[in-house]
Order: sequence, then structure tokens, then C-alpha cells
Amino acid sequence: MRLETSELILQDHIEEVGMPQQTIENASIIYNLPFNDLIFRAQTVHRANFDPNAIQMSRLLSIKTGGCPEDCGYCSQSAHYPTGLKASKLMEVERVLAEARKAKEAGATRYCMGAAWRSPKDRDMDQVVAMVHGVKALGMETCMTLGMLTPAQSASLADAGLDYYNHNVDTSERFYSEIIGTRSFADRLETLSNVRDAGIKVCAGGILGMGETVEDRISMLVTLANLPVPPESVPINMLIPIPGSKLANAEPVDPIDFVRTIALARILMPMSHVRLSAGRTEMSDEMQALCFFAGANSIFVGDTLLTADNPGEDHDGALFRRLGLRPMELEPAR
Ligand code: SAM
Ligand code: DTB
Ligand code: SF4
Repeated sequence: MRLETSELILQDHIEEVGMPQQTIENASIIYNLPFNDLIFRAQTVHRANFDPNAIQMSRLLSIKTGGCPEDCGYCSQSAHYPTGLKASKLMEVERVLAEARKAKEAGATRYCMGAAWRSPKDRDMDQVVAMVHGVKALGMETCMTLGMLTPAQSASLADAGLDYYNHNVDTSERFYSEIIGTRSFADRLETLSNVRDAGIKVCAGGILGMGETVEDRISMLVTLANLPVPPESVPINMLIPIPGSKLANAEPVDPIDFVRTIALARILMPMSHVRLSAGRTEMSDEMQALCFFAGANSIFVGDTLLTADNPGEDHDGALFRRLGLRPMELEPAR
């Protein structure tokens, strides 16, 4: 009975005020539904908002690798941990564009450029802006993830025409300080607000498998869903354990819990692209199929993410054929 009441409350809210403020209590009830009911509900929401067989394809490039001053416990690029990664400086614009051309030829519609920075230095902004101009000129969507941004830096990127900015909240507010000590959850929300205010679309999600509880995962999704405007893109990463990092020996996530989290993201953020992000090399095809069925509709393509492995074109091509999936086309610019 409790479930039905809560569903009715949710439904009433949707009818009255558009998307409701989500509560952890309500989200937990949804998360804990019998699996078949949860997935049916997620798939129903998915079909009401998207073509269920089209998957958005993004490609990542690390434009500045390693030597990062932040201490994120999961990351290969943090200078705080002996991960053995070779650091390199900011890439030349032409090299980035050559890689973006290859990604476009391989079917990616969005090009995501990541830098291992706490935040960009003003002296780097011209080069980064030139990358945005160049990738846009290829007819691809652009995304960057450069760490914390000020309102002024957000405005420069918006003026350059940047489509998306990725900045993950990564976990719940409660658990955040267990994973990262050099910045706070509130710092993350501030950058998200600066990016949104500048008119850039938001990509924000997190990582599962860092030792957080199910409640932490639910709380993270509720935080994202309750942003003044929910993120257009929600990457859900499965931790890739990096030898030498603080989380090298973290317990793997239960795959069913992972799928439940994807389904909850779909239900709480019906119009967002939910991206099945890092960690796909360790997922079976069947687990990925369940994630798509639960409402994931975006992936990173290509054989590397930023520094870690990704399944690559051959494997993903075969998976798409087996599942009858196809790449989502880019919406014409308005
Ligand atoms: N330095 C920028 C920042 O932290 O915002 C951008 C790059 S950072 C690598 C982007 C995101 O990748 C992180 O927020 C985290 O969610 C994800 N990530 C990093 N390392 C990961 C790992 N080993 N496994 C899964 N996800 C990871
Ligand atoms: C996101 O949520 N996942 C991507 C992207 N945003 C920048 C990064 C995944 C990184 C995986 C580890 C690596 O390649 O170093
Ligand atoms: Fe630096 Fe980003 Fe890695 Fe944190 S996640 S250590 S900020 S590159």
C-alpha cells in the first residue's frame, strides 16, 4: 500500500508542477521495487521520452594527462598516488582535431575533452577555446571536463560554443570526503551552477563501486535530479580499480545493484541521456543489455577512455548488432 500511495503522490506532482522535487524516501521505494517492476517502469519512462533502440555515442580524449594536484581516490591521474601513469602537457590543437576527425569517422557525434586539472589556468584558456571552435567546425558536439570553473571561465567556454561541460558529483554528499579531500561536494555544485548559468548543457553523474552504500547511490541521484535543471547527460561509471590508487582494492559492485541504479537514474531524470560510462570492459554483454533495457542510452566509444581501456569498435559493433541497437543521430542545430 505504501508503494501505491507514494506512486500516487509522485504522479500528482508530475501533473501539477512538471517534474517534482524528489525525496530520498520515494527514490528508495522505487529502487527497492521487485526487479521486474523496476525495469518495466524504467523502460516505460524511457520509451515515453526516447527511441529505445538508439544509443548516443561519445568519444573521449585526454588533452592533458596526469600530474593532477587533486587527491581523488579512484583516479589514475592524481599526483597523490603511485599509479605509474606518465604525465604529459596540454596537447596541441591540431593533434586534438586530428583525433576528433577519426572519432567522427568512427561514428561518434560528441567529442569530450578531459584535462587533469583542479581548474584551468587563465593562460590555457585560449588553447582550450581553439579546440572547441575546431571540433565544432567538424560538425560534432563538444564537451569538456577541466575541473572547477569560475563564472568567467564558464562564460568564455559558452562564448566559444561549448555544448556540454562534464563535472561529476561522483557520490553522495555524505560519502564525498571519504574519496576526495582536496575539494568539497559544495565546490562541485558551485561549478555546476556556474556552468548552467553560462548557458552550457550539464553532464554530471558519478561512480559506483567505491565502497559507498546503496543509500549513497540513491542520494547522489536525488541530488542530481533536484538540481534547478537536471543534467542533460548523466554518466554512471563503474569503478575501474587503478593499481596504486586509494581504491585499488575496492569491492566490485553487484551487477544487479548497478542495473537498479541505472533504472533509478532513468526514472528520476526521464529526459536525460543516461550514459553507461567507465567499466564496460568488465561487464558482460548481458549486463550491458540489461543496462540498456533499464534506460541507459549513451556510451563512450573507442578503445580508450581517458587513460583506461574501453571495449572498442569491434566489440561494440558486434554488441549493437546482437541487440538491434543503432547510433543516435545528432539533432540538427537550431
Ligand atoms: N579533472 C576533471 C574532474 O575531475 O572533474 C576531469 C577528469 S575526471 C577523470 C572525470 C571523471 O571520470 C571523474 O569525475 C570520475 O567520475 C571519472 N573517473 C575517473 N577515474 C575513474 C575510474 N578509475 N573509474 C571510474 N570512473 C572514473
Ligand atoms: C565520466 O563520467 N566518465 C569519463 C568522463 N566522464 C570524463 C571518464 C572515465 C574515466 C575512466 C578512467 C580513465 O580513463 O582514466
Ligand atoms: Fe584530477 Fe579529475 Fe583525476 Fe580528480 S578525477 S585526480 S580532478 S583528473
